[in-house]
Amino acid sequence: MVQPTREDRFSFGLWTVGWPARDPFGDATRPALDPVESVHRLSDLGAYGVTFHDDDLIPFGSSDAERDRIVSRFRGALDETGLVVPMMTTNLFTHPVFKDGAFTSNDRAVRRFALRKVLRNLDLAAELGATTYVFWGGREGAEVDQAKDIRAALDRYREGIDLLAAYVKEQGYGIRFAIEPKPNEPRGDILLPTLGHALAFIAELEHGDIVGINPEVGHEQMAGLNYTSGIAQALWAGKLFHLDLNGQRGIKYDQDLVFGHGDLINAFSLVDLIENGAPGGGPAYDGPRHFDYKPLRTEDLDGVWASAAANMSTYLLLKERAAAFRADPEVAEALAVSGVAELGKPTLNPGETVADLRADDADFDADKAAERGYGFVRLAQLALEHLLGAR
Ligand code: 3MF
Ligand code: MG
Ligand code: MG
Ligand code: MG
Repeated sequence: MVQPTREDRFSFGLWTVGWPARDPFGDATRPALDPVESVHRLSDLGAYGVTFHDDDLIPFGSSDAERDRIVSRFRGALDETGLVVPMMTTNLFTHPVFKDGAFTSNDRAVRRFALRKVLRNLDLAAELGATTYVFWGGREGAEVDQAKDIRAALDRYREGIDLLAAYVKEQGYGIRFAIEPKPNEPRGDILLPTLGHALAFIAELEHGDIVGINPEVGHEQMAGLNYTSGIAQALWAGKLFHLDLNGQRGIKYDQDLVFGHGDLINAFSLVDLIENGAPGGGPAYDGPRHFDYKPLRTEDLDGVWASAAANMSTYLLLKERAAAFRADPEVAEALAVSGVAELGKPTLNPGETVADLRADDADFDADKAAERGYGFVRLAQLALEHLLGAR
């Protein structure tokens, strides 16, 4: 176990450690946790932040007086521990009213209710100093193609996000939005199923300047996609506003395993990318290292806290291994052989014309160029040996 510090900026959703482990086939196996206790325990373990949905803290339907009491007690725990709230979000999926979605429900009155629910929680987010607000549209979708007009649903999604973004700007809250894609579960098909869909959606927004994405490891992997390469594209687009770290083993239900307990090789390249940047330089992620996982249903409360610690420990171990990988002269040599830095060079020279490019054809021998070996397997093995601590 490696001991995390506040400087590592690890954060956890209240709904992660607080999950009582009710699943579609079985009852809860653990008692509900008091959010105040979670704040203290996470702080003791070395986390720096907690995140939550409105209903994780304030049960749906609470009276104003109850709400004030809960919030001030929670604030007390934050003050005592020094934990911060870097991100907040809305539960637009648990209550049966959201069974056909929130911003994209076919029922207009439900859409209006959903917007009011977010507006209210945005005010709390600003009060608590959150700078990121996540939108995971778990119920925004359908099982029946004929039941949802996707064009209209995207219009309504855009209307909702733009309205809320305009509100945040008017209020001067300094909050940015992060859309969290997911392909399916709980809906058969969810709108904005991958980070690529989300980026394309953001490009159509009026207030897209304050809207980015919050990709989750497991969600992209449920779609069979490479998380590290998606994160690289999000960084390239300047849209990686937040992330959800966890583990997933292949294309199946959303497992929410501990970070690294799924595709470990991809977790290694991810930590290397966000800690050290692209091989040829380029922006690395500087936001919270946020865990959105579920302690296995088999675990008791001791197991819950052990699993929280495991997320952070795994991250820090991978960070150490990635630093060793970057510092290894043999890796530098292998990267050069593979031409990794060569890709950073623009394909045309400054001022070169299409005619100049065409003229080059005379000197190019395709068969000769095809003889080159790229040495990628050697690179993969070097990465694996560093990951295993064998170097
Ligand atoms: C579901 C999720 C969500 C989101 C959360 C926003 C309940 O698969 O990942 O967790 O992360 O709603 O942060
Ligand atoms: Mg998940
Ligand atoms: Mg998830
Ligand atoms: Mg998530």
